Amino acid sequence: MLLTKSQIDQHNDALLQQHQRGLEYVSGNVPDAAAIINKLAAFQVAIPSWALGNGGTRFGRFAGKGEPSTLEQKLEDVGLLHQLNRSSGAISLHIPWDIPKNVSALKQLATQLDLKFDAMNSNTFQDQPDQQHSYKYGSLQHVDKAVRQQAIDHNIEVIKYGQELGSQSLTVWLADGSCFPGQLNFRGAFNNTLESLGEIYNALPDDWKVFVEYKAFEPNFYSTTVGDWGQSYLYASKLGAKAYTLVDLGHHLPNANIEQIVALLLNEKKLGGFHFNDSKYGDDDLTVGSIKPYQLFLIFKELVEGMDARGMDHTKDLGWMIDASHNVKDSLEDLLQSVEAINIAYAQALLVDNTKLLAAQQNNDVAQAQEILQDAYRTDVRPLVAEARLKAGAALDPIGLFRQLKVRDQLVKERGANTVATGL
Ligand code: LRH
Ligand code: MN
Ligand code: MN
Repeated sequence: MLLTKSQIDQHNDALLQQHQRGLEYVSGNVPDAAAIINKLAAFQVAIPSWALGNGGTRFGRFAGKGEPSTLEQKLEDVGLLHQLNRSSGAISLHIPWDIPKNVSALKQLATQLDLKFDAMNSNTFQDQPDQQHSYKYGSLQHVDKAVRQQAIDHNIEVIKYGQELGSQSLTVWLADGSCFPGQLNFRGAFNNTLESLGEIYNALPDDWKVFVEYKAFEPNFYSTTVGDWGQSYLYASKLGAKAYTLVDLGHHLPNANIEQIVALLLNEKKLGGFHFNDSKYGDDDLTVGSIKPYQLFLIFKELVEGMDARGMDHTKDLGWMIDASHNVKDSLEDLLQSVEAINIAYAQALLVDNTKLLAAQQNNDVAQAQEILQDAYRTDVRPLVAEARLKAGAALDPIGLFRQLKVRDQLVKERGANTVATGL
């Protein structure tokens, strides 16, 4: 289903006065509200296809009603999100969960919904029914060249699908690693993986990027072959200029200083993209900003400062994507919350007075540096984010409108109550 312009307008009209009061207040307190609103309106975050259903844990899966069961329906869900917030204009596909059957029809649907195809994701962490070799002991790292070749071929196939769809990047996340000491020769695994990634890199079109995503643990619990940003950075720098590190917020050991990692990767021109989510214990894939919103702000502060220092375009020089999925909320409401949290952190980061901060740092004025950051973080920027939506033709209160129009009930009517989206 899609929304009509008049449904959005009516909803906005009813909230307009209250919104304008908030906007006036915050605009009076920040240096250049109009510039921030324009940046927010231009900023787009890709939605992963696998977050559109209720994800499972290894203990169970509680499917949501009206989940998309085809790739077309997944696109329609993202189209709906994009209508509600005008900030979700891209979808990220995972192969083989999302193999396109009719590429030209799919592209046409994407254009109709004003969506782009963001990074393509390969999957060598699950065995597929028709595959010859098993990934039980790894894929690109495997001791057997035949298994490595199968995983290489899969990645090259994913690039081909992406080319047909107009994507320009491949994200490689590997479950490869080991569960017990002695299981793996670390150097052997690293070198095999590097060689395999090299073959994938050679198949990459000139205008493409490959993102090497790291993860500390899970599903392997003793070692992971791309286990942290240092290892990812090693692969990315050895591969070449089209290879970058991808930071998934949930893929660190507890209390890692992610903002520092981001600052250094940007400094080395090797930061490629993000998977946003939140976590308390591990790779929890919770809603962005639901657990550690200050950390999210600090990460965006480094991103804005680092990208500006290098003259990078916030909207397209890094890949922005959500990577979250769970069992308990309506997945569309959850994604609206995640995008809102990202926009809030981005707006707060844009408020940081970097000239003043630099001066405080030069003077070792620690208290003042903290004041500057917390002043930005404690500003209620929600009216700026809402204004960006209003200007772009979206809803002032996306979740409010989603509920008011009973969108999920409509989807259940269209798709049924017994639906399972492919994914985690
Ligand atoms: C691994 C991961 C990776 C996968 C996705 C489904 O934990 O973050 O990005 O592609 O989950
Ligand atoms: Mn991820
Ligand atoms: Mn993950």
